[in-house]
Amino acid sequence: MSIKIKTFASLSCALALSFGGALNAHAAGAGAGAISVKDAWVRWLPNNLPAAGYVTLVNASDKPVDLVDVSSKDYGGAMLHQTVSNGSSQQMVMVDKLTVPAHGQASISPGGYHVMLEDAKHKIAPGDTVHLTLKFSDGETLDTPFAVKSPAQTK
Ligand SMILES: [Cu+2]
Repeated sequence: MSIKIKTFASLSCALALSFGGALNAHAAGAGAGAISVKDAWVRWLPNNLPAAGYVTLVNASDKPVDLVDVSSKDYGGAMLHQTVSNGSSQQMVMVDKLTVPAHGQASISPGGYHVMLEDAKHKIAPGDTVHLTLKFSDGETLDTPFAVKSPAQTK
């Protein structure tokens, strides 16, 4: 995955790290990129079943920005999926990118999109925080903390 990072993406990543990994460093309007995140959480399932990551992406700029890649140091697999109805059944399809409109937002939320999280690299349980790395078409990379919740906590 890291071979896909362009030089400027690495720079913005380094900037983010210089905030000491503080939560919402970007959301606080630290002058970084166009995209900020809110409501980042993971629906955890028992027995090593795949988990689902949800987050709302907010674009403060006057140009559309695409989410183009998701990865995680906490999971072996992180993929953006969309749930689509197919007659009476539902199925998941892979999504290459998700556009966040100018001065708008895009929600990765139950029933629509989710980040499928497979092969946890260590024991993860409700109450934990995991990190997903979100890469955008403008070169921005956000290392985003996600709150892990049990199904009972999420309704
Ligand atoms: Cu999925």
